[in-house]
Amino acid sequence: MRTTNPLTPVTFGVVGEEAGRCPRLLTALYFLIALVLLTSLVVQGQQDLPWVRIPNGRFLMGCVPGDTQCLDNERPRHEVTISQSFDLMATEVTVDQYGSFVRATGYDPPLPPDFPQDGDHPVVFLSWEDAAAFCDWAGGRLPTEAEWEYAARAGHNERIYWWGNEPSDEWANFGAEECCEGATGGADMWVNTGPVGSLPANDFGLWDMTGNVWEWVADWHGDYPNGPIVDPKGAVSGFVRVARGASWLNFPAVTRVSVRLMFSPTGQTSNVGARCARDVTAVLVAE
Ligand SMILES: [Ca+2]
Ligand SMILES: [Ca+2]
Repeated sequence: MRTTNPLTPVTFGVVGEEAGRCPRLLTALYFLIALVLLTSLVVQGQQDLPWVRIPNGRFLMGCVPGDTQCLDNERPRHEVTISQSFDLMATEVTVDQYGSFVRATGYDPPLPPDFPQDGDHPVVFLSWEDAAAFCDWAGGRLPTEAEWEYAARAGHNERIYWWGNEPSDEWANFGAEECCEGATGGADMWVNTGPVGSLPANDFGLWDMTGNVWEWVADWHGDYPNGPIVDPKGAVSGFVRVARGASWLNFPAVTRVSVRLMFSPTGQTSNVGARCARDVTAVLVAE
């Protein structure tokens, strides 16, 4: 006696040759639905953001020996292992990219700065929550502070600035010698923010890791550990978050790559923006 496999797809009365086609039709339908869902995930999640794959590795975090301007919270220098490759935006989040997020979600737009900005300038006046919300919507997250410094150094553990040991307006948009106002000089043509990616990228292909705007990272501010650590995520809790990389408003010494800005998570200023990271596993799922 022939029995019916309970896992056999229901054919809804189709018999004979048609019955053999239906599983294939259903498979094709499932494939089509999955394709639509994945496409919508890509459209919402990637937003044509300029992701760069950062390889896993090990580096020395904190100020380098010989840095006479090192601050207490940049010590001790310690070994950090970044165990997983990850993606990081090649540029800061732009005004246009953040505008897409606001239009798509109804999220409150940031305050406009009191200087002109085009769509390719970095968005400013973001709180930590705003930055995290954008990155989540874009299919990513804020980078950890360790990921940020690892990516900014791009293999150059011994440098005070990511390009060398002296401040240079050939590599970054920052401010005047005296605190605190914008300034131009050399390749830095901007008193305030400039278009992202206008100055040379670092050796990982990342632009404006120093200068233009500070970039929120995921961590609560905390003391550095005294020894090696793997994938640190900062303090468990706290009152201040961290932003990295200095801005158009800061004087040259603040552009040292190890500088950590302690800042209220609800703080919003015209020189703090964001850059998102993304887990590689999230990319593989989307693809
Ligand atoms: Ca400048
Ligand atoms: Ca920056």
